[in-house]
Amino acid sequence: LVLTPAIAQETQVWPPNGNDVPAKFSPPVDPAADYVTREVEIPMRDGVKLHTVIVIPKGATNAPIVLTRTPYHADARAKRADSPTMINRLPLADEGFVRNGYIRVYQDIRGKYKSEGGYVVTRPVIGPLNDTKVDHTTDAYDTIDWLVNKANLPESNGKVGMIGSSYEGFTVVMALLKPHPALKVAAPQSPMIDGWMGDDWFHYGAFRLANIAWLGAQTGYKAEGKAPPTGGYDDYDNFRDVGSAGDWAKKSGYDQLPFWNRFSAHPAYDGFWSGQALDELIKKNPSNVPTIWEQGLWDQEDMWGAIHTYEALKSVGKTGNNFIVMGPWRHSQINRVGSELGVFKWNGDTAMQYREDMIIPFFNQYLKDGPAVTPPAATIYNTGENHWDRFSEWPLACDKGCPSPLTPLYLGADGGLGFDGQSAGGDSYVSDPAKPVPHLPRPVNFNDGRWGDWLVQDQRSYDGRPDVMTYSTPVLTKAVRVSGAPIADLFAKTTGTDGDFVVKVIDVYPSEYASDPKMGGYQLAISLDIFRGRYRQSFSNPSPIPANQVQEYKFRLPTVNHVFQPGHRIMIQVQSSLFPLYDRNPQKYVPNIFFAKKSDYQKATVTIMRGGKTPSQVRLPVVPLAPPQLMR
Ligand code: PG9
Repeated sequence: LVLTPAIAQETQVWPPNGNDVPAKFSPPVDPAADYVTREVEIPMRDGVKLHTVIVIPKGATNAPIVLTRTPYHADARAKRADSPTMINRLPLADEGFVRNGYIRVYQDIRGKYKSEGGYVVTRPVIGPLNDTKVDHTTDAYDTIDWLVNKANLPESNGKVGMIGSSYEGFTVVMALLKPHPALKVAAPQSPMIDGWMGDDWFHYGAFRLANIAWLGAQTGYKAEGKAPPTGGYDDYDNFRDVGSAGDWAKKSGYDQLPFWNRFSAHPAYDGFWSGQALDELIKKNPSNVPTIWEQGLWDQEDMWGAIHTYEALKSVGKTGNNFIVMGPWRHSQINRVGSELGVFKWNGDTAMQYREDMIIPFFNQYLKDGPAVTPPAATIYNTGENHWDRFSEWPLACDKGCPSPLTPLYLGADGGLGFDGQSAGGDSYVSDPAKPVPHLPRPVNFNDGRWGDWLVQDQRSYDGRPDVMTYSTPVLTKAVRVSGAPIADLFAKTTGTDGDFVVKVIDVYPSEYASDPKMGGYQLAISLDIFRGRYRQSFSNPSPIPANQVQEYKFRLPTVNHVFQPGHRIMIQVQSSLFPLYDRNPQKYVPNIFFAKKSDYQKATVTIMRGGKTPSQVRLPVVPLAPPQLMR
């Protein structure tokens, strides 16, 4: 066949516009789909339009709305699969909402993906840190106002609940500062509340290198971003060899990123951080919206927010509408399958239990006039007995105002540990920034799949290192229950003028464990944290540590609800680095550790004091095995 121009035209050998990519391609919607979607651009009070995806059960009338506001791409968040059924289309965590006839809404926050406006990382509330007229409180308000307008969404019943984890949890909490009257219920999950004290960016002033790539990917691009290249596979080498966090940032072009420049100028807990601390803001301005706070007991990203905000609200009398759930989860596992974490297997899918047994009835009550449910004040997984515990009050032990006081557990000679006073002395080790203690066995690659469960890995990898001090009780003959937040109270001296202190509370399994032999001797950290020594007297005004003088380092550790079983031991480990998760302390006082020079990093001999007038201890929230606040 000879292709004459006429034949070529007829048989279409060339695309009519010279392009095989059409201007718009929309696969047809399956006419049998059980839902409809609407993509709308909702105007905010300053005229900026926010891209919003609304997924509505087909034929819905009088349906409640569940809203999530996200920096992580609303179109993608609202689509698990291309499916004609709403239950398959939406994420796993939405299945209960779909079964219960909810309208599901995801929105890009301002400046991200398809939303207009400027993106400011965890945009502070309007005030000294935000001189515009908009924040996430107003954006949530305006969005809800639009959604409950029958002219916009006739299928709704005018009632809205908000839910979301991490950054999305932060947006839920912001909405609570001046809630729209139609916001009837809220579930902030692992919300980012205080980025300096213990969520995401720092823990008590120690900077989390693990998040530095997020900053580049998230603020370097409006839409899908990518992390800067790191070089070799082992992030332990990558970060150690480059020097400080500032050196890494410089190498990665971060001087072009406004948030990095603002952020690295505020290494201490000054107004930049305290002015954003949502637990304090919420406490000053508590809402009446019934709220279930959630966080994982091993949440490797946002371990501070939910429990502190729950406690802050409780301290101002908010009890009847303020509840806490803490499960045996890593960060955001709540929205996935929760039957295991690392080598630990739980009693069923605990994340599904939270969604189906706690969230859905709670949301139904306020959004669908469902049967009244009154959750316990606190629902916290018992990680030693492997089941949920429900409490009429939480915490059960603390320094003041709780049913029980904290019980000191003293560091002793020869690696001993006991509830009785110990003889005076000290244990010394050399902390060398050239050989920091890794947070995971090397090689450590932040993307190697171990980030999610690193907090439950076996601490035996570090026990025995000359720069890790280990203290242990004898084998327990009786069970010990701890329900609350332990407090580390160390007395230590160092030859340096700055330094970090890491304290871990560990459950040591019996060395022989026939029901699961590989668990024999396992060292499970039930609570651990890091504290930057320069902040021992003030978080906002750091000061050099006087070399060779004993100083006190006191800090709260993450909340636990655990039973150490007979046959187990309680162990405390103390060390001065946790790398590359946290940046290295140069151990020489410099004004801003972000910009420490290579020559600033020095070895230091650290001595942990025991007994006498400087009895280093961890005060544990020890309570009776069957406390009266435990609801059966
Ligand atoms: N934990 C993440 C984050 C929140 C806010 C700031 C930086 C990181 C998150 O998972 O969203």
